[in-house]
Amino acid sequence: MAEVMRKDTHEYLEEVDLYGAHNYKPLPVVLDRGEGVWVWDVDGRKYLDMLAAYSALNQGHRHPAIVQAARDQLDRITLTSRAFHNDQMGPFLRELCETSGYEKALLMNTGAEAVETAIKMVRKWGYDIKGVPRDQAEILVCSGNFHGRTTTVVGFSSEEAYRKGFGPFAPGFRVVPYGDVDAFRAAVTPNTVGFLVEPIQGEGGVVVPRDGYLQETREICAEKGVAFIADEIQTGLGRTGRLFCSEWEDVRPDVIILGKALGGGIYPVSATLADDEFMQVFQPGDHGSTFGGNPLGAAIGRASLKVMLEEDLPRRSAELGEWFMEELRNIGSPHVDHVRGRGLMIGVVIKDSSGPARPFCERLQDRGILAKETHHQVIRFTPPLVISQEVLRDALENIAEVLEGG
Ligand code: IF1
Repeated sequence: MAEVMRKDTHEYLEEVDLYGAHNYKPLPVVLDRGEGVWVWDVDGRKYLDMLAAYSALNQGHRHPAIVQAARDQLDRITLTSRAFHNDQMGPFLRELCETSGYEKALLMNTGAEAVETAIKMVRKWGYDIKGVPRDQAEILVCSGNFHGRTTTVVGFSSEEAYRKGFGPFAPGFRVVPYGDVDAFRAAVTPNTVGFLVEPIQGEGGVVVPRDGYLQETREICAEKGVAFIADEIQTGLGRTGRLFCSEWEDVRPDVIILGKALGGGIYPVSATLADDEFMQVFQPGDHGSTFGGNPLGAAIGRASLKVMLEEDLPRRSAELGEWFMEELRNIGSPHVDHVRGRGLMIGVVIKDSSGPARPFCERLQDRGILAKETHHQVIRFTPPLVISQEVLRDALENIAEVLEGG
């Protein structure tokens, strides 16, 4: 194939428009280099990445230690399938369990696969251990949830746009209002085997439930024999200022689901964590995937965890996030209804009277800052956790001008 001539932004946009499915509407920027918190587009413009691939880049772009781990593993072995063992999966599993405090982990690739793993695990636990009649298991989920794009998962989304045209959907799920403990308690039946919840709803618009919600629903789960399943794919691994967001309410879920930053911004790595009580339901051949637990992903996952712990990214996120949210509030923008979030998982809620959040993101892009709106009215700020206060302080000047209508 002849060396592809360098193109400018417009030519790249035309190419993806012609050959790619139109399942996204990205900002019109074509990136070709990333380093830490910075990315560059094909025309040489530099941007501050304030999205971090929806929290998959907590360690920043191409963290040297993670890239080196990937390079070293590429020179050894990259894929074995689970028909055989490899020398990276065991150490990764041990480090993951020691770090999280769970007895076992099951490695997959994408977040949705780890969510499906958790669904299968708690259903089988319901039948084999809890004694729920076969195929009668029910899982409670929250309004405003986002847990991935498979047909099972979008089947219990409360967002019509994620469901439209993709039915029929799997039964066995019931939606309860996020944040409402009484509604949750009332929805639990003897056939309820699990409660799948995001400790903070990311796509739902960076929605932080009232204090006590996680603790109180966790207690109801313990009382009624329901598995409390925390989807920490976006909120986990330091994003909200704790290793896991559930820690903000001293909650230890029965099951924790991880993804995104577990792959260090290089490779899809996800994991479902639980104690033996739940994980024991899997017998050889029950579940798996071609790439799940592969040595390249395991080596990268080990380096990703190591960086997160050695650079104490949860603490950085807590300290910088608290300061940054206060600075955003102090701008006093007439367009901002309020600022919410925890750590460096921040949502700036734009007043309906000021129109949608997207134009503010487009103006931020013009000033060299890449952010993404969610749910029309919310500008999401979720930078890599390796960001410095100096860089955030510099960004605030541009953010303030855009939020003041500049
Ligand atoms: C897209 C949203 C964020 C997640 C939680 C599971 C998954 C995700 C809490 C599935 C994935 C991604 C998916 C990506 C955009 C992004 C997203 F806007 F879609 F909702 F972050 F908020 N649980 N979220 O956030 O993990 O299978 O993607 O690895 O689909 O557009 P995945």
